[in-house]
Amino acid sequence: MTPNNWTNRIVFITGATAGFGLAMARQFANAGASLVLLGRRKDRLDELKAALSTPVHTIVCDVSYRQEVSEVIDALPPAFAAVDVLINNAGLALGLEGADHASLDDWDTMIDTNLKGLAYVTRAILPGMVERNRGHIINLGSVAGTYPYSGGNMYGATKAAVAQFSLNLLTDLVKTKIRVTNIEPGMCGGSEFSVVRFKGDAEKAAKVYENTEPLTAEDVSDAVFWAASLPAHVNINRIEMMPVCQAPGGLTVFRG
Ligand code: NDP
Ligand code: 8X3
Repeated sequence: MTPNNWTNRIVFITGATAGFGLAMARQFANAGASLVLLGRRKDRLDELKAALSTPVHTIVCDVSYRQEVSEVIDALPPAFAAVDVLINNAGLALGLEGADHASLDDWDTMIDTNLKGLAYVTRAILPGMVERNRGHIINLGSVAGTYPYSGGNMYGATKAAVAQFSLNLLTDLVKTKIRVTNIEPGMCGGSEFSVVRFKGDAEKAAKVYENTEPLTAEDVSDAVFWAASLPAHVNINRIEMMPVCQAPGGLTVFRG
């Protein structure tokens, strides 16, 4: 890929209706890229398409529906089919309960979306990239995939799996020119992440960011855009990023 020349390049973003995906759609469109934008909320996708100045193809789809994912990707219009960059961003955390009483339905949804959905989209797009011997897969992991925190149980586990899947993809693809990057942000405000986690409880969600200066969706988008804009022989394996007010560490000890 010619660095910083995005005209005629196709960027496929899952979860483009809010947060990081929305910021990335705007940033790549401003750079001139053609976009495939996927999410479940059609009204948001329509609004976004109308607001962006580059060619956009929208897909209303739940990434956890395996058959549907394969069908919508097979049905990409020719002008959008040769995907240069796939950004597997769709994902969510649900709940913050301890593992002994967390909802199994929530665990299923996180596994189905963050891990299986990401795998379905990747598996559908990868053969074309291999055929063209060109492409970049950028996955949205999380610091929660590396560092445990109370109540992060299954969310962190799905993101740890995404990190390992990213590395294993790189290994499978070592004989190709395809790049794979895992982006691992810490606390980020300004997206719907915590409202989704707390099932619409906006007050509880706002408390997560109280008296902090979290990352923004634009900060994460900048990291993605940077990794994607580097010369074609450079692969950024992973980017771990946090706001300055956050730090890893703090092993838990219970003194009973
Ligand atoms: P948002 O909740 O703001 O956005 C999530 C996006 O994913 C939405 O566009 C949503 O669209 C889409 N989505 C969710 N489930 C599905 C599904 N089943 N099928 C298709 N699309 C889906 O969250 P963020 O922007 O904050 O998060 C984006 C990614 O970054 C996630 O993978 C998250 O885990 C990760 N992350 C977030 C951090 C944070 O602190 N915010 C930090 C580290 C990582 P729709 O509802 O229209 O389908
Ligand atoms: C989101 C980061 O720490 O809120 O992936 O779980 S965290």
